[in-house]
Amino acid sequence: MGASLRLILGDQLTLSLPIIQQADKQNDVLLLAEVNEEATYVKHHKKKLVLLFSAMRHFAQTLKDEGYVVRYRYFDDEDNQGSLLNEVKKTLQDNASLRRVLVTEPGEYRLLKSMHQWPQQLGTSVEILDDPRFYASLEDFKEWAKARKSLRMEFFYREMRKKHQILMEQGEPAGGKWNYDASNRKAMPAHIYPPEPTKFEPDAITQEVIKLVKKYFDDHFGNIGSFHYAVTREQALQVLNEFIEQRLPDFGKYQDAMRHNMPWLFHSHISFYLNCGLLTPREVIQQAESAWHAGEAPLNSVEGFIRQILGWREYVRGFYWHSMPTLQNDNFFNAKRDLPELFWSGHTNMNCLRQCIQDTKNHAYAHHIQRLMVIGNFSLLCELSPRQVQNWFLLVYADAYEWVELPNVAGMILYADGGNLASKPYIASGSYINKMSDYCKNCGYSVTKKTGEDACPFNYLYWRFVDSHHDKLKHNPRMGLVFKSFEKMSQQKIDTVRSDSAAFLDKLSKNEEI
Ligand code: FAD
Ligand code: DLZ
Ligand code: SF4
Repeated sequence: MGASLRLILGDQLTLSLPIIQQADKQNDVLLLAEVNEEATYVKHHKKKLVLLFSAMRHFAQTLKDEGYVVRYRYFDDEDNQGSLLNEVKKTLQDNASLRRVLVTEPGEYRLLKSMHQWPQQLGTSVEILDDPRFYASLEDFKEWAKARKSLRMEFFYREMRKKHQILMEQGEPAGGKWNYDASNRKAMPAHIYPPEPTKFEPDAITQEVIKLVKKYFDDHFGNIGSFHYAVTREQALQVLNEFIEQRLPDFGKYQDAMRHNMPWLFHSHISFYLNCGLLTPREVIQQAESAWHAGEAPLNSVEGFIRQILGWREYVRGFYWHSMPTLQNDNFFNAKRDLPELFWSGHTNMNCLRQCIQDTKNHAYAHHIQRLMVIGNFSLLCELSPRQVQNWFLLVYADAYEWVELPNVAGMILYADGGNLASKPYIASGSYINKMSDYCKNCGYSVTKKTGEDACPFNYLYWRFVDSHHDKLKHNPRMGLVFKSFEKMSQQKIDTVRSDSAAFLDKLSKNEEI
């Protein structure tokens, strides 16, 4: 067969991957490359670049310590080739003994398409290996999806629980229920203070990368200061362990809560590491389940947490590959408004939006409900262009890769796919945000006012959305109650909702202060 060149992508930093385990330590070359094409296909948040480049550099060192032959290409190497393809080409030119190329399947459609051209472009065989880090292979998902009219996460999740015997007791779900949401999703009382997130001082490698990102990517979104993320597997395991010990017991209860200047709350903060390979879903789920068996965390929290990973994470990945390439162009509501400037600046009098965008800018992180019920809800109600919203979500979060970002944006928040992923649009008025957060107390708008200049914009935008999309949504059984309430509204109130919304959206389109 001859020696092989084995390309390891920046989000494939997992020692147990077959591409690494099956490598011949004497002859094969493992290639990791920091390249402009991947760093700029969207202008990733500066902290995402620091995280990935530093994690790649540390991982390369681990591979060398394990005895592999590693070729590492730094972003500022004088002859850096700028793209993965060209780095592979150059490596083949420099090593005549390398006869074939191997790579683990990438997480994004654009890169997979491009790799399909590589054999021709390189004149060498290119083998694309499955990514076994997920519980469900793409074939498994296809099989599951083939058998049903509509795809719903909840049913997929139950199948996964049964198939992998997770939280199961004698063939039944642990505790007798599949889902403990009724005990979850509480507001967080003011006297509850979550533990500080696990933080690491940047070591010499990370400091080098911070300098590099400041030099070459200064025009990218986000603040680079106070970088404290894990960049090695050992550190990522510490984040996981501290989550299990300190936060998991309260995770379920406060999963949907939001608090002023506090993005971390009782969440795990492990998506960065799961998605780039420093942690695997199996070890995370095993640890959470063991904590329940040991009586260290209640079932509602453990089930709620496992559902996010075994359910949502696996489901969106299957859904992505099942729905591409059309998903990226879906636009069920024909939404066209340009992304407003405030998505970049965070300048707005709407405190909830300001907080969520500032958290995003500072940390390349916001938790799920901030993404879904504040930024997402706003994007849907204001009919922002799906392509522009997708681009924003792909570049602002350090855990963002298209396989996970796009279904959440096009499917979950924008309903741009017409309901293939979600059973109804996730829309809410200000009262939901008020119930789940303390944002409204510090807001320029009044959450109790429904109309008028100082009324919370979510209040009238919500009814405007219901009014405008009646025809497209009237057959959705989950929208029945909403339409019933709308029908009871007086014509005068509907007129005010329409005029307040029109004035607000006009200002938004002109990037005037809102
Ligand atoms: P926790 O709340 O502690 O949850 C545990 C884990 O569950 C997460 O680490 C993640 O791996 C998984 N998870 C939870 N919800 C989802 C979900 N909806 N889809 C997939 N996995 C999930 N997650 C990403 O990893 N990358 C993204 O680019 C991304 N974009 C999103 C965009 C929008 C509009 C929305 C609504 C959600 C998005 N999510 C994304 C899902 C979720 O918001 C993040 O996974 C979560 O906030 C990460 O923080 P955490 O690790 O503290 O999560
Ligand atoms: C996200 C990212 C960035 C910023 N840089 C690199 C890089 O320089 N080299 C690399 O191999 N991978 C990088 N990545 C991750 C890839 O973009 C990712 O593998 C694809 O998007 C597929 O998920
Ligand atoms: Fe957000 Fe409305 Fe509350 Fe202000 S009043 S924080 S805009 S929900």
